[in-house]
Amino acid sequence: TTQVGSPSGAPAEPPRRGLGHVAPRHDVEGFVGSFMRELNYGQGVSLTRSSLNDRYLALARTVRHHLQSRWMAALAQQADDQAKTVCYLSAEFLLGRQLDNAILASDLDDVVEEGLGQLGLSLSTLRAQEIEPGLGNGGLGRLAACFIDSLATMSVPCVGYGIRYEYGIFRQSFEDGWQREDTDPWLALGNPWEFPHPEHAVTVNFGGTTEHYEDEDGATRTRWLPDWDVQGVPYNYMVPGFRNGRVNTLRLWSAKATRGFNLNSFNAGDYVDAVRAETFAEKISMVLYPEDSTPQGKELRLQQQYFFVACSVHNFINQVLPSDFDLHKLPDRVIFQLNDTHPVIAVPELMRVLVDEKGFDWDEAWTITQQCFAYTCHTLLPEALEEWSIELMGRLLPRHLEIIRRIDEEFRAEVAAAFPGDEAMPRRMAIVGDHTVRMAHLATVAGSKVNGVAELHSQLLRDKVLPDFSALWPEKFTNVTNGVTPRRFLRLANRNLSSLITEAIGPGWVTDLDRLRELEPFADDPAFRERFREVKRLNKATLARTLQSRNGIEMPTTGIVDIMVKRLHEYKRQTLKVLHIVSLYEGVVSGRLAVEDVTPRVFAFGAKAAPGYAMAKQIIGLINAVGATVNADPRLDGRLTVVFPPNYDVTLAEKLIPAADLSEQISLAGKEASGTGNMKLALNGALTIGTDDGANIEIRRLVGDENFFLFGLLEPQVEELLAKGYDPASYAAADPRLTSALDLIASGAFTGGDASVFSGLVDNLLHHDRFLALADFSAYMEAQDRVDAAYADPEGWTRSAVLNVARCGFFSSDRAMREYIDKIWHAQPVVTSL
Ligand code: F58
Repeated sequence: TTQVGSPSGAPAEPPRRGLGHVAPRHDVEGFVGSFMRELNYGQGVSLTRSSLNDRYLALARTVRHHLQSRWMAALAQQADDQAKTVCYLSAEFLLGRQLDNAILASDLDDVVEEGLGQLGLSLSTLRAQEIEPGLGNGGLGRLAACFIDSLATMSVPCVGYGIRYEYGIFRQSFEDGWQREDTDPWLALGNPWEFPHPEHAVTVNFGGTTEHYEDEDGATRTRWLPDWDVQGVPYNYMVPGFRNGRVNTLRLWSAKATRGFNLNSFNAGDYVDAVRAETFAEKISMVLYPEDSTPQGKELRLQQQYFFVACSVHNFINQVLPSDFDLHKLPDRVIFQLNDTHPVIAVPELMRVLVDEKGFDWDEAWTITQQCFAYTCHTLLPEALEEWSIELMGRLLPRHLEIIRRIDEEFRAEVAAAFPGDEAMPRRMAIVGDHTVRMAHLATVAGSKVNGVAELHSQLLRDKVLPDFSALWPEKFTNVTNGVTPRRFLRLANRNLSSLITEAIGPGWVTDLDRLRELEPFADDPAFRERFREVKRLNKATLARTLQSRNGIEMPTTGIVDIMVKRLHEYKRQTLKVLHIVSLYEGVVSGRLAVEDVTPRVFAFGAKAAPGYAMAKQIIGLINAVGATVNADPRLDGRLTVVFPPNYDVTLAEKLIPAADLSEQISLAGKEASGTGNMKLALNGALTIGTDDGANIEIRRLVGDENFFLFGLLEPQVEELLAKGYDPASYAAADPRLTSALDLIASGAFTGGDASVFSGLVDNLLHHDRFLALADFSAYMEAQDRVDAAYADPEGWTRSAVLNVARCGFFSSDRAMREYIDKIWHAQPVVTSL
């Protein structure tokens, strides 16, 4: 990789006087003036002739001024001090909307409200204009966004590195209840939050061959003779801390064809082919892969991974660090955190840079590299562990394959020495298998630490996923339970609850979430509880209005708001939730249940299915079919309502979560690594009905058994049942409610009499049921009865809800970041001088 575009990329002469930037005015008059200038001279329109989009862009740019001045100060300082920087490498950052967070961080709420009011504009209309950057699939991408928010708030130097996908996660709509995917052209109306720096573009090579040569000292060295290249253009985003003057950077790379495009296989001199080559290059950052849980073994995906990682390593070493930096000291200045295995090709890349480009010895380079990486695993599903075919790796990245092979050979020798006589061990642990490169093994070998994302997950990672590695290096493995940012998911998303909390205990909780503990006594205060219920009522009304205007969905605002929001996957068991609904429905229709005895409930779903995941799409079809039938049946007296707004995203999550009474966390024990929606819901005062899985376990331990509805098999029981042979049909036969529910679906009752539509799904449950939904059905129904009984006592329910809020401070991503800092990164906050 080389830097293109310098000398224009180098800073010009420093200013003779002052800081080199001016701070904007933090008052209404200043805001109005700045907004009007942005509108008139930025957008080129008068207020009277401006569109909503003009006004939104002008507002966003006005707000961003306030962050920019701090950002420049932070960057200037970064160059001066010797602080260690956390480079968070992630193929996904699921940011959500930026405007409100920027206003909050810069403490501009009142100024903006008042200023816009003077101009006759409303903030809520303008904020609705923003299209969220959907640059992630789900939990993993959203976690990365929470983490960089926390690091900025804690004044820890961090650069988030990722890909600026031109199209984010697909837009979901429903056609006759079936998922349809459309592209997400999120950049189409302009993006006021990014700063492109084409002058700092980085060239990334692919393909070709390697050759060995002798250097001046007679040592054999290797050089990569690539076949083609692309440019990575950095787009910088501001990551503001909460009112602390700190602004970190998120640097997303966009692929562009190299000037004088260098793809030998394209016909030189053919203009039309050259232009076609441009599209070829730019395809790399075109689209986010919408797969979750199972990785895509596609060539383009590996290109994406290497592309962003090569840009990022190059950027940090050659552009962020001072030019005279002694790379022997690299581990003092950087830790590259690998967000799952997607960026792990950064390991051989750093080796290549150190050995081939900077002239280091292999051993020296390996010692440095091992100290510079750490790896977070986010899964327990064996099919989710990424592997790349050796053939593909050799074709796309021949030098990296050589480096990986050498790492593998030396590692196998180490294993053989540590476990003499055990021949299977080195083979099992190998990085390079018969046909594939195992990325999780590479990440584990290279990383200074390997962590899981909840206690149970970390334990299963050691015992089941990587047992040989944990035997070899027990001290390498650690746990950091996930967390979520209280700024976005409590302070911003739930302003009503935030005000109530602040009134009770002061505002300190926003950056010190453990202080929510001080709310505990209020759980016993009837007046506080009434105000808490009022908050829920308001939030439900807001949600109902949102669903009405967004999708024309009618949502009742009384009864339990029962929410299941997450990616659609069999292991998460949305089908179990559907079986509960169908069983209640069947009970009323058959006369087994008296309709007056049914607790009113709104079942709200939000879920996207991977476009290629047929069973997940079937389940979406089933939820919608059941919903349509249940919602329309007068025999239910409006007591059960299913709402499934399409296109669940961060923006919608921020509306759904504050309205929830009940949080569905019902994955099969041992399958959900952690979950983070579970934390967001509990923090917003929802009670959890959940299995003993992921972070549910820690939530339950903290909130107390009496404030949590536990059900289902425990992880060892799951293992035991599978080992002795699981027969789902026997469970169906043993519970008449389950028999009837499955029969009803199979009969075509939800598909206008067509029994064929869901026969495959029912068949799969009865004969395979990989995630034991039928085995847990009876326990789940029983737990739902406990929910109904608890809800019948509003005071007791509210008490539990308040205690959930009070006891979930642990799940702040600030705490998670503190743990990464202490156990893994050994980084320090820096003091920002304003
Ligand atoms: C999720 N993983 C876990 N992967 O499922 C969830 O339990 C955990 O809370 C969360 O990570 C954060 O640790 C996840 O979201 C993906 O979306 C990948 C996307 C790319 C392909 C492989 C799955």
